[in-house]
Amino acid sequence: MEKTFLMVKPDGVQRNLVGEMVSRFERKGFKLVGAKLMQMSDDMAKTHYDEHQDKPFYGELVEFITSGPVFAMVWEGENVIAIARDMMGKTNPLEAAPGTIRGDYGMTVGKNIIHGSDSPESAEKEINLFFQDNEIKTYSKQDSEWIY
Ligand code: DAT
Ligand code: MG
Repeated sequence: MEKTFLMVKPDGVQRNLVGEMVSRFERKGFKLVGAKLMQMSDDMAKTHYDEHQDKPFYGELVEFITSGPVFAMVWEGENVIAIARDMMGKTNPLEAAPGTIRGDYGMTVGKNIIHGSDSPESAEKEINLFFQDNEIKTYSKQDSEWIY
């Protein structure tokens, strides 16, 4: 089973959307295997967003993601990386389809509520950046036979 890293950004935490975000992925049928509320350090934010270091918005991005607590999660399921990205919607909430998270809750690209890994490589990098091995739980759930 594939794993992905998802994170409710500071705007989502402030806007009381943590429960809604967890609920959407739970109801889809994904399994929550790790979660914590945390404050990202400047170093961690720079590492997390290193692919954007040459972009004009990099400074703002690091400042925003460290501006308050984030809710970091690891979710497991078949094709969870791509499906979670679809559920999030396009990066710019103004272009994100209704029914997606950013389409339903966002208004600007800088405050787009949620982060999600975009490939198996970024999922592995991001899970390892945010979570220790013993914070990722392996367990069976009684609903799996009704989902798969
Ligand atoms: P995504 O979060 O959909 O993976 P990304 O990796 O291209 O998008 O960019 C990371 C974050 O950077 C994004 O969620 C919001 C911010 N961002 C992206 N493009 C931006 C832009 N043109 N202006 C300001 N912020 C931007
Ligand atoms: Mg990205």
